[in-house]
Amino acid sequence: MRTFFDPRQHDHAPAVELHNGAYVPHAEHRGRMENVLATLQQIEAPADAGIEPIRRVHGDDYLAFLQTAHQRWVEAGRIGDAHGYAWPVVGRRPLKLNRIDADLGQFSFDASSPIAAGTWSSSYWGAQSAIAATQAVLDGERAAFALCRPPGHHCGADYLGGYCFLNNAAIAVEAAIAAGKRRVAILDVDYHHGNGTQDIFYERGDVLFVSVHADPVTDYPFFWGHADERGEGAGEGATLNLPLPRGTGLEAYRAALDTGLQAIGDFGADLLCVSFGADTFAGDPISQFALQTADYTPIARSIAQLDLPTAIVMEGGYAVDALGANVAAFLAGFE
Ligand code: Q9C
Ligand code: ZN
Repeated sequence: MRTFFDPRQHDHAPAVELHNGAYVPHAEHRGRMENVLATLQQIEAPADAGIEPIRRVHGDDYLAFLQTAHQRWVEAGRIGDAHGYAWPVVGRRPLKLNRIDADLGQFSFDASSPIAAGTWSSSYWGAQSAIAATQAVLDGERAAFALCRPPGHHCGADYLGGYCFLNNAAIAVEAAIAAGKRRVAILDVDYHHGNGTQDIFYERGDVLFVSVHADPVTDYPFFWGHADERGEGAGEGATLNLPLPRGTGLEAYRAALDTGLQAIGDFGADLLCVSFGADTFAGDPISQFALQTADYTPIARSIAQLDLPTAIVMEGGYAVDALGANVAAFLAGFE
């Protein structure tokens, strides 16, 4: 399968993240990509499609913030990587503030996604990988893979979080729509709910968002991903959340997946974007499902049976030594 990755995606290198009250080594690190790259063959660097495809998803204020936040942090005399500590409660009016700490609160929803010197470069090139994989599918590939890092599905049009800065799946979907696709489905199979992707398309009737994930009653991101979130306005019914309990293994996973695949089939999409996280793996250090490496092939085969042109973007997966094998097992289901 054609696979896209740019070496500048390694530039994002935060030292630590706030995890359960302590600063621990940043789980979303370049070693993840190095393990996958060592497993897959024939990686292609993406073309540079520029900023316009990114602006179809993200606001200009947010993009300006992302590009300058780390520099502003340094200029404020801070050491280490930038992250917020104060947030506007939902419903507070948007304000144009100057202090870096205020903007970090304005444009993020958690304290676990530090911005480092290379964050913009990596995010930009990760998004270009997603655009390139989408273009490959538009050009006739049955499926293509964007090895995105950083991941994307937790960030919204104007906020970062969950190690995510640019929403690669949403950028891919908007690129497909700009190229003439009319109805696009997103299937999010990361362990965590893809809250950013859901928010971006929540009121859209032409983009179906289906997510199979850990129940947000027990798991991050807590405030999204509950089964009664079904879209609004023109998007009413075009969001489908399928939360599952901790400990879920292949059998229960496939039952939920089949429900999601049925909805995608009924929707009549002309392109599919898969947000693939391998943090559903039994050995994942921050997640609690029980899938095995061999399980990813039949899961992907079921998705491939939709028979839709499919752009696959990488999301999470933190069992680094097994990540390449898990990705390869998933991609094999499309061959
Ligand atoms: N225990 C993705 O898989 N962890 N993001 C919060 C507190 C955030 C995971 C830390 C996990 C985000 C793309
Ligand atoms: Zn995840």
